[in-house]
Amino acid sequence: MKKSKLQDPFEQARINKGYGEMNDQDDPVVMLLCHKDVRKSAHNYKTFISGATPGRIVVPSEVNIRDTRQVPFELDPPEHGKFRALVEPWFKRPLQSEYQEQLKEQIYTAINTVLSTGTVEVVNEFSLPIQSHALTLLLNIPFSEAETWISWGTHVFRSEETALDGDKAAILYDYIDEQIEHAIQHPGEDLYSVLLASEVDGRKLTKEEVKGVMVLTFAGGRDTVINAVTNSIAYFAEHPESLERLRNEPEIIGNAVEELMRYFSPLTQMGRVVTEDTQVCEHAIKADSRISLCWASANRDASVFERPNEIVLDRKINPHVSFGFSHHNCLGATHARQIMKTLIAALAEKVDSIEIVDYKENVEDLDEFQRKVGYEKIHVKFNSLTK
Ligand code: HEM
Ligand code: EMZ
Repeated sequence: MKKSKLQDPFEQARINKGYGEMNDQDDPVVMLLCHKDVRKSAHNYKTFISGATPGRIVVPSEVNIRDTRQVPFELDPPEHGKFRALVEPWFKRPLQSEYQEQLKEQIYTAINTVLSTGTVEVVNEFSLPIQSHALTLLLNIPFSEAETWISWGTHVFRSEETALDGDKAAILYDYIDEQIEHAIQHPGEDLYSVLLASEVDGRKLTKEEVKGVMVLTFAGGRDTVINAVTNSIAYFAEHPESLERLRNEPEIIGNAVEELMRYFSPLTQMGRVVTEDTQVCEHAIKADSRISLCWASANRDASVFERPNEIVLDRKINPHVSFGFSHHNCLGATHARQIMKTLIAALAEKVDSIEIVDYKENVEDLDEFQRKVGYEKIHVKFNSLTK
């Protein structure tokens, strides 16, 4: 099987002009490609806002399929900080030993199942279940609920037929509305109930705000985790020596997770709406137009990363922006990192080698750029270490 790499499609544009342009549903985006500009603009919430029309900062824009503002993602300081402070302790749950033990059990079970069944289609039969099962731990919801989430497929807003599927999105919105009503009637210890009991500015959160947090949790933490897990499996299939190294040097697993996140950059970019006429990379940008912070390009910037197109498992200095930068940095990062660490440790312990049988890449069409972000399908076979 030929090598399947995550190439950097942004290199020339980044070096030559520092930005790219794409037309997304007649609402064009100027994509910032350099690490320095991405970080600077992520920090500048006065000129580049997140609190625009709900859905507009996402590329492709979700304004046609979403009215609910995702919280705290589509808010700006100081509002953003109030909601962020409210949910932040909850998103640290992955540091608890009970969560970690259960996650380990889930991931070992997933690997043992593949070892006993022969070939597996990784995206739908391995990564999606791992993502959904792990989410029950993060949200403190019974394990059995994951079956429903798995039935939605890899993305809650995209289907095989269309990139932005309103009918599919409605399934998620209705589900969350129902769960909120259920938590009002029967408060428990899950995230819905905790949010419903929380206060901001001396008042309870509205149902719409609770829904905003939950939609973000289901949508934002889904295909990102699935791509990270699937790309890791493909990488280890192509680099058995890396799995061998991690088996012998478990102390570098933390570095390896950061490096895989840098290299894969599961979330390619995130937009901002411009509040005043300004300039980026000597390019004029009009008020009320969109820019994007292209994390995937920034992560290959050769002025920051030596050998940017190689996976250096024990890379020491790694200021990647895969989880964003500044006040909006990813709240799910502790959870995502825990999944990746547990997965790598389990693979190193149980799996000798992985063979790719066949695959279909998932390539994002960004006009000027075509970026492979993961796989639509990839069949593999795991070979056990202990025969
Ligand atoms: C924000 C990436 C997993 C929840 C972000 C941002 C990025 C990102 C780049 C910054 C967005 C911006 O600046 O506008 C990723 C990647 C993930 C991942 C690469 C997996 C590998 C998750 C998971 C969850 C989650 C599992 C929750 C279940 C959030 C939330 C925010 C966020 C709530 C908004 C934080 C804020 O606005 O203050 N994520 N994410 N993410 N992510 Fe993630
Ligand atoms: C939004 C986004 C969050 C968006 C931090 O990123 O992730 C995307 O996958 C979703 O489509 O709605 O949640």
